[in-house]
Amino acid sequence: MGAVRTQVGIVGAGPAGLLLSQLLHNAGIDSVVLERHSRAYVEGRIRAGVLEQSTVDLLTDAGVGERLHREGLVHGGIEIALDGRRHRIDMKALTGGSCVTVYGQTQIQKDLFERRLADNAKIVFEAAPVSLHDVESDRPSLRYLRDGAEHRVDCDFIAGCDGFHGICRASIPADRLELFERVYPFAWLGILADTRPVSDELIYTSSARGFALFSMRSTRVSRLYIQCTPDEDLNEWPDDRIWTELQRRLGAEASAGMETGPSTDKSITPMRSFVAEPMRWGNLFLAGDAAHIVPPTGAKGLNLAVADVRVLAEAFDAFYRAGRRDGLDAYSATCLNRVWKAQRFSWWMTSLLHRFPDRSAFDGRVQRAELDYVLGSAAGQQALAENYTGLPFAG
Ligand code: FAS
Ligand code: PHB
Repeated sequence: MGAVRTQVGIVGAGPAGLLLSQLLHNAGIDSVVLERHSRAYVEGRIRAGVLEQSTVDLLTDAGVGERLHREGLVHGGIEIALDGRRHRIDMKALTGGSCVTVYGQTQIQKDLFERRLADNAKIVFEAAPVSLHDVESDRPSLRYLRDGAEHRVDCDFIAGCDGFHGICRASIPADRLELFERVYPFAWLGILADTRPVSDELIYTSSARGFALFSMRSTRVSRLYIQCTPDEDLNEWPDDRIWTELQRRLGAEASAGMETGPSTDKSITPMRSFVAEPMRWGNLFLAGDAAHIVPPTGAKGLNLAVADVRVLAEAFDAFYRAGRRDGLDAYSATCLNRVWKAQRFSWWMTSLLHRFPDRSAFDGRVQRAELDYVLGSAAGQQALAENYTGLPFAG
């Protein structure tokens, strides 16, 4: 069996694993990244699109922000459409200057891979299956198969950045792991299209037919979602039907002049809220979707993964630089404080804007009253704005 020695063994080359590897490299800390898929597969996944300012700042400080600043679209507001009318929420004014940047997760993956490989990072693609060993000892290790040969990575720490369907979470004893979950009775059908976005900023749409989101990846590429049933059959949704439904949910006047065209990607994203506590077990540290999932309505998933990695990289740096363990010992509580605030906001945005199939008449009136309150209240909009653009980091 081939064996290598490193300081931090990272499982998963998504945004969490790759950014952690980059931050550690910049701090002079060695890591090895094990990824089950190919680079092309990882780069090809269409996922998040909205970055908090703190995410932009961290990517910039990490040395992977050059194209992000050149191509990212900075937005000072979002719109909420209701009954065919569009209401702009001026987040920049309401938060004293905070904005978000629209830049696809696909591009972040490409920027991170390019930088990591330019720095001769040790990333093993198509490493499967990966297994974790002795995570409670001070000599944990990872094992994996590649080209029929077994390999071992001896390390000080393991970072579980392998997403919701990964294996790392299962290394925490089931009787010590507390899971919190809410599965929503709907999903999002999402398309990409090479069409001019209907608006300069995102439009979150609440309608009697269900939720719709008008987002983008550039001034020439639209990213669009409609609420659908969790078991929706994509074959029953040709492009024309999707475009018609988008226009019906936004309303004729608000969608006037909407450019339509063939989709270049079509997928269904299930909707759940999920948290696993604790995020640390011995020398295993979970980060990103491996530890938590939010419904994408609040655009928090990717931003939470980056926030976890920021805390973890600082903790590893303090350990290797000064022998301090306080950051490592506080890691789970520090991350969960932010995770639960993002969970609350994502649940609130989802509850505010989606049509729940089992809702009572009372539920419907309360949901409408909540929407009318937010759209008519500076305080209500300020609360939305400060959560959407990203809460400040404690300390
Ligand atoms: P990721 O899942 O991105 O990465 C985990 C990596 O680990 C993957 O590359 C995987 O191949 C690898 N891996 C898994 N198991 C492994 C194993 N056993 N061994 C080795 N490697 C393994 N967020 C938003 O904010 N807005 C959105 O619109 C949005 N849309 C989404 C759509 C979909 C379909 C999904 C699944 C998620 C979406 N998200 C969205 C959330 C998403 O952006 C995540 O928050 C983000 O990818 C989290 O990054 P990671 O934690 O790195 O996990
Ligand atoms: C996206 O552009 O993919 C996107 C934007 C905002 C969200 C969810 C997804 O809340």
